[in-house]
Amino acid sequence: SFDYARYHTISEIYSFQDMLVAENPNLVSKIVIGQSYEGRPLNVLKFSTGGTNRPAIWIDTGIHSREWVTQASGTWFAKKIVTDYRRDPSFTAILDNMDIFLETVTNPDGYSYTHTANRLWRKTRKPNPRSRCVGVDPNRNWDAGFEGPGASNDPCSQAYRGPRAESESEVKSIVDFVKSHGNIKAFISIHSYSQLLLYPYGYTSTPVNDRPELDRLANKATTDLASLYGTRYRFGSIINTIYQASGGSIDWTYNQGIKYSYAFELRDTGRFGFMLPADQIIPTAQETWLALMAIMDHTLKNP
Ligand code: 0X9
Ligand code: ZN
Repeated sequence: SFDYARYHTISEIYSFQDMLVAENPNLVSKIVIGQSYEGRPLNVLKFSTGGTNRPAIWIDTGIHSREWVTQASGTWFAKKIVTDYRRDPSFTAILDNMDIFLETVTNPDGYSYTHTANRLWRKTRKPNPRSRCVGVDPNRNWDAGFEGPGASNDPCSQAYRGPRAESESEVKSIVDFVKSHGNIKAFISIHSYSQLLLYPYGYTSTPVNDRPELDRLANKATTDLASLYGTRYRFGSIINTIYQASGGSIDWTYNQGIKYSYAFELRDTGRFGFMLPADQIIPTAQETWLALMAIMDHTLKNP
């Protein structure tokens, strides 16, 4: 059976997804929202107990391919959802009223490349015309402050924004999905590392209107996270907490009206960084789940 305490290839993760659907056909389905530049399917797991177009939670992991603990945690979340439904009363209330969409390998070409060529690859794998450098930063490619400060116009930069907003199919596919769904209430994008819980904005220092509520909820979520193993998180807006970043996903989703838009930076704070030892996957996923529960529970109770 699947070993959650190890890092896995994309084909192992995709097989896991198909297995989870096969074993839980009344709860889990797989939606292919598009394909990557190199033609890989962009798989999203849908967890639903019925209804039509219920309010929904979106969670993505692995938009930056080298952040391996995120894809691994996303896989653990998928299993946690099917395990806890009808067992954990507060999670059951969430899934009885809302759907969850989970994209675990959000940048599949990059993830494949981290296994075959360069463990520290971050960007997409689309070639850039007139440049020897490959790829766009998929977290600078969204239509929120695009072309402003906090991203690069240099194709060789790790923060290259791309030729235009939504130039990357990995981004455009999520944009189309979010717009066509129309009822997403929380959008949570999971990165590593630094142990942070972030809310908009990254592209401007103008505070969001919902700042007090988002800040209080971040406080609660990080307190819950720390209750398990004592892992300390800082929280705040992106621009105040890390750096100015334009074209980021949660700024775009917030501007689309998705109030509960958050980005996580999981373990650690730099000792191992992106190369987090595999024995930290399960504890990282477990503690993160407590923060996700806080956000999902608040989303349910504040329609
Ligand atoms: O710079 C980034 O994209 C993120 N940090 S990372 O080291 N994982 O690359 C910060 C993400 C802030 N979140 C959004 N703007 N969505
Ligand atoms: Zn990242």
